[in-house]
Amino acid sequence: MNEFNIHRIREDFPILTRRNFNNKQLIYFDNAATTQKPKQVIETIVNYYKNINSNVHRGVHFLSEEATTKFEEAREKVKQFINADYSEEIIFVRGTTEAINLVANSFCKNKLNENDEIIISSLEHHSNIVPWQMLCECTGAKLKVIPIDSNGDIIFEEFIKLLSEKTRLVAITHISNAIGTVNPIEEVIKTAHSKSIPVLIDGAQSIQHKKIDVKKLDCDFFAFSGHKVYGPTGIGILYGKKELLENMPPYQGGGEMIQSVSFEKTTYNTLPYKFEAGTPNIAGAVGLASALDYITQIGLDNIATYEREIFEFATEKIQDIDGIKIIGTAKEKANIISFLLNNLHPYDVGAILDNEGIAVRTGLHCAEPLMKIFSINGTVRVSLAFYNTKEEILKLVEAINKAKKLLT
Ligand code: C6P
Repeated sequence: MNEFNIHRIREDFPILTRRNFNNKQLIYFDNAATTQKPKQVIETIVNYYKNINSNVHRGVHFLSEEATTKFEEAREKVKQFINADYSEEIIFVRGTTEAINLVANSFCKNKLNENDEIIISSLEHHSNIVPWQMLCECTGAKLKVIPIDSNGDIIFEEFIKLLSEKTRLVAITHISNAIGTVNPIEEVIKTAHSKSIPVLIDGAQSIQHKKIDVKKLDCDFFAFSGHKVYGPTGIGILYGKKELLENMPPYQGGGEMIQSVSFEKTTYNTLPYKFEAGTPNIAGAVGLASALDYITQIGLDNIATYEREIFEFATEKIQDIDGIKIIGTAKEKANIISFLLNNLHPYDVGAILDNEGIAVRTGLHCAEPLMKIFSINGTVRVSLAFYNTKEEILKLVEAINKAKKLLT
């Protein structure tokens, strides 16, 4: 096991030295929105544009070949990172949102009618709600929602009751971005599969914190975004089982996804290119591969152990503050602490924290239905990454106390 040296790790993230408009040192607790990028990733992207930039799968010249090699090596790296069987199972997309839209449009659209149902949970981000609602609107299918209890855990017996011969897909988040619940996805997948129902996992909030093994999980689809795992924005991954992807029609039309085109008829390319219409985000893919290398080198086990320690520390310190109510107290939680302070508006608390250089997210967290279940208009959300420290958490506690004093 590599040694986990927090001071050395922090030196990899140039942005962490920034100061805000009050000359306060940045404390970045908005990691669920996007993670910061280590210099190794930044340098890889700069080097790509300086020395390799070219289009892929198109040119005979050496630059195009080099870019193609880097791009395909990135696919291979993602394959290994999530332990997929084949690199054709790795589709480059813009992010989690596009991955889910791809499945909604390609896997489901032409197959669904008014007798069919899609199951999601109450914990979903809008990206795992709206594509299914749009699909239901144009096919007549129904959206069924797994309820949660007051802690923010899905009610498993209710999930079992929702499964029926009408269910065409279960689409569920691994970790809730708004309240941090870790869903029991292993059991969800097993239970759905016992009725031959495929499962899509929204891994936007888990890929950066947990070892993902798609073979062991046996999920049918897994979606994640590069920018939440220390990589660049604009790149993400849809993993799908090969036999499913092979039987799915293309999602978008254009260059790259075709084999031959005439005005009469077009035939489509093989996997994975069938789903990658147009010039892909080559620098993004190369940057993502570099990010995966970076966290592999630190060690996912080291990251998980350290993050657990600071998460427990932060939870304890925040809940000890008089007037705090933590929203979401699920059996298993990770990295996200959502709270309300007395009856103060989350935005006002966030603005005071911002004055102190502390970046948090406030509001509905793109999970409006979940906030409605808790009968609230939003929360203050602290989301942690492995470059955060206990000292930063103590400064956060100080700043929350200051906000309380100033606002009440
Ligand atoms: N959540 C947050 O602050 P994109 O935007 O496609 O990279 O990811 C969408 C998405 C899907 N599912 C979950 C569980 C997510 O958390 C997110 C992104 C960010 O919570 C931005 S809204």
